[in-house]
This record gives sequence, structure tokens and C-alpha cells, in this order.
Amino acid sequence: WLSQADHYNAAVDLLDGNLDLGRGDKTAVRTPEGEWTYGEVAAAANRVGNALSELGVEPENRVLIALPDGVQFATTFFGAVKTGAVPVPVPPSLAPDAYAFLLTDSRAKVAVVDASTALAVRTAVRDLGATRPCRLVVVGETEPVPGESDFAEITAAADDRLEPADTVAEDMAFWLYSSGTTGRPKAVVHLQSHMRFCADAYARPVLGLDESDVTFSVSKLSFAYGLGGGLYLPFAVGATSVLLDAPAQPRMVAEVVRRFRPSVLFGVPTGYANTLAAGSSSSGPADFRGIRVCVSAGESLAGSLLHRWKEATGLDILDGIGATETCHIVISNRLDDIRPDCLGTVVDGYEARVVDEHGEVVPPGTTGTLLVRGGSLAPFYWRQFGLSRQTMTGEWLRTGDVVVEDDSGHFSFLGREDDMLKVGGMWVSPVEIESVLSQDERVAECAVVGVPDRDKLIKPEAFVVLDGVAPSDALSVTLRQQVRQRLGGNKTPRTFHFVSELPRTDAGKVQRSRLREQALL
Ligand code: 3SK
Repeated sequence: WLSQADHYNAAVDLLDGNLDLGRGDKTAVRTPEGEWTYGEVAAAANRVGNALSELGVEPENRVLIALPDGVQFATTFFGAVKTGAVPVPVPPSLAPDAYAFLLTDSRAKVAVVDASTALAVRTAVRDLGATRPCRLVVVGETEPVPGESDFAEITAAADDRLEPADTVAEDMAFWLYSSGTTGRPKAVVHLQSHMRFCADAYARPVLGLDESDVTFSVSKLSFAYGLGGGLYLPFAVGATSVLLDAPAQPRMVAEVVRRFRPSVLFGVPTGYANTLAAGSSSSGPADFRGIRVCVSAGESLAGSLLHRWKEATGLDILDGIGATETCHIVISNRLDDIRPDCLGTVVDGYEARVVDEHGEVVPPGTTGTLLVRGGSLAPFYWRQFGLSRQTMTGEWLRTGDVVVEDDSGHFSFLGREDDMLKVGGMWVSPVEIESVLSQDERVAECAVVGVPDRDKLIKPEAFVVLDGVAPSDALSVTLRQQVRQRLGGNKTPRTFHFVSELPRTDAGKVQRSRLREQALL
């Protein structure tokens, strides 16, 4: 691993490094619009870096990126990193007040935005006025606006050679905003060395990722899981990344598999469930045999979904867990050791501990909170030092995930700390109940939350999306019986709410706080 003072620039390593290894003509990015080689992406990133410098961007200045997944995202991200500036990817579909918050909090000097997002960001910049000046660079066709720059114009005029900033391994490289499932977003700071660390600890040894692979990530590049799967992990090994600017929709995975033949799929449980529910694509059945690895993270993967996926496609799913603060996956199943309803074991390069409410390490078999240490952990949240002290506790990061480790070092996920329910004095895991409900083939997806009854005692209630059948009292009775038989009375949901979909964050996680509110209506 790199040491702190090593001269190191992640763009030089992860992008330009491919040219030194003779991959200049190899395809780096493939989209429905075309293909770009590593040589072309590196030259375009240099142009972006030079254009940003022309606009006055200096090392450590933040550059907001509100772009859909595509080659301009890749060149802007690495162009900024190469100059020592700090890219801050955010979703390209937010409202003006969300952009106003992100611009104020990050103090981004420049925002590179898609034409379809420009109006929302422009409104935010106008509302902030002189308090927070930010230069807009617009990608795509728009009417020119005074004081803004056109991406194509400024990058065409820029030099395609760029001297990298003299950064070290511990310089800031990029930020990602994380809102979790509640609360105000906080900027998670990552360092120059972190992307290489994730590639060398996880992608190569666990996935066997190499230059012959073609990756596709359902999670978008503005999220930690997607930024790894869709950009820096494939670039770190000289693989090809398929990037799609469209929002996720049920048939997307099957269409991508049919058209681009990825060998590694970075999916999320909802994406796997939607792909199964949507059946084969209008353009014929997708042939999943070209896929070597299906990865899952982002939320818990029910064992029943793993089995249904295997039955339909012949493929396993490699479940794992990470966090925006860990950069990428730190605990994972292995290709030769896949267990249902299990996160797998700690990835080499990281260590994990399970602790009780006093911070004491608990023995295997005991439920507790997961702490992690290793070489890609965020050092702090920007401008949130109280929260940083609670989360980044010395070398150990408190993830907020509740897990149990068995005698052989395999971890199971039980829920987030805030989502665990105390029923009748006992801690109950919503994930355990959801896993039982998901085994009924009429259940497409579900989420369990704790809701106070009239005596203010917490009781589990289930929100269920059905797969092709109508809701009925008889179905509630059957589902209730299934849980009671498997888990006992205190874990059995008192009420079943049949809904058409579950509320989710932009990152795709179920918003349990909204379900709790809904249950109280
Ligand atoms: O949610 C996860 O498990 C995850 C995995 C990798 C990177 C980021 C996240 C949040």
C-alpha cells in the first residue's frame, strides 16, 4: 500500500497509467453514443484539467459535477483530480434548493453540469447571489448565458497535455455526499490513495477484475458504489466500463447485457428483483452467460432472491457491504464461498470488529455494531466535526451497521442501528423478518419498520410490494403465519401494508423513516 507522504496522483495512476502499460488504444468507455479509448479519455481529461485551470480552479478547490454517467463525467472527474482540484459528484436530477445547499456547503468554485440540469443549478447560483459565486460549465446544447461556459468550446480550445499537480497519497482527491436514509447530506472526504487501495484490496483479489473485463454498474457514478464499479475499479485494471446516462428502469440490466455483454455486473438487490420481474426484454431474451460475476451491495440481499436469480440465469450473486465512508466494499462473499443471507468475510487490507453499546468487542454469535479499519476510510466529514468524532473513532470507522459474526468469520447483516426494533425487550432485526417474507413468491419486495402501538410499545409492521397478485386479508394471514412459524410471535408483523412501491433515497436505499411516518397516518 502507499504511504502517506508518497508523491501520488490518482489520475496519473488510474488513467494515464494505462497508457504506460500499452493500453492507449484499448476501449475505456463504451456508451450507446460511442466508444473512447484510454488514449482519448486521457487526452480529453487533460483538456478538462487545463480548461478548469483557465477558469481559475486551483488545487483543493471543489468542482461540483452534476452529470449523467458518460464519458464527460470520466474526463471531468479525472481532469479535476489531475490538477489537484477536488471533484464532488452529485446526482444530475436534483431541485434548485438541493443544489443551493451543495454549492454553499462545498464552496465549489465551478460546477460542470448537464444541459438538462443547468436550469436548476443556475437558479441555485442566482438565489445564492454574491455570497457564493460559482461558474457554470454546461455540457450539451443550450442557449449561451453570459458568465457561463460551454464545455465543448472551452475543452476544444485547451491543450491535451497537462502536468499533474504534485499531490501526495494523503491529499484530498474527491468528496461524495451521503445523506444516509435520513438527515442532511454530509460531504465524505476521500484521499488520493483510496481508489487504488480499493482496486488492489477488493477488485483484483475478490472479483478477479482484469483488463479483459467489461463492467456495468446499475448504481450511478455520483454514489460511492457506482463510482467504484463504473469508473475507478475498471480503470485501475485497464478494463472497459459501459456507461449509460438513462435512469435505472426494470428492463435496463437485460438490455445492457444483450447489447454490451458486460462480464462484471455491479447491481443492487432491487435491480436484480426488477430484472426478474420484468422477464425477458422486448428485443429477445438476454443471454447472461457472458457474465462472470454479479455483485450486490447497497442494501441487504435476501437469500431467496439469490436463489431465484441463480435459477433464472445460472449465475451466483456476490453480496458484500461497504459505505460511502469506506469508499467501496470491505466485507464480501468470495467466488468459491457464496452463502445466502450472509455478507461474507473481511476483505484483505481491512479489519472488522463487532462492538456493544459501550464500545466493547463482543464474541462471535453476538449482535453488535460493525467497526472497520483499513486503507480507504474517509478521514472526516467536511464541516461536521462533531459527527466526524463520533464516526471516525481513531483508526476505526463506526459504520452504524448492525451485524453478527459467526465462528468462521462470516458476517450477517441485521439492519442499520437506527432501524433495529426493540420489541418486548428484545432486539429484533427488520432484515431477518424481510428475509422470511421474501421467500413467498408473491412478495416482490418488502420492508419492516417498528411502529409504536397505542401503549407506545414498538411493534413490527410490514410494507409489501406484491408480484402480480392482489392484496387480501387472507394473504396477510398467510404471511403472518409464515413469520410466526419461522421466527416466533414477537417478530411477527402486526399489520401488513400492501403498497405499489417502497420509498427510496437517490442512492436506492429504502427510506424507513418515511414508512414509519406512513404507518402512523
Ligand atoms: O452500501 C454499500 O454496501 C456500499 C458499497 C460500496 C460502496 C458504497 C456503499 C454505500
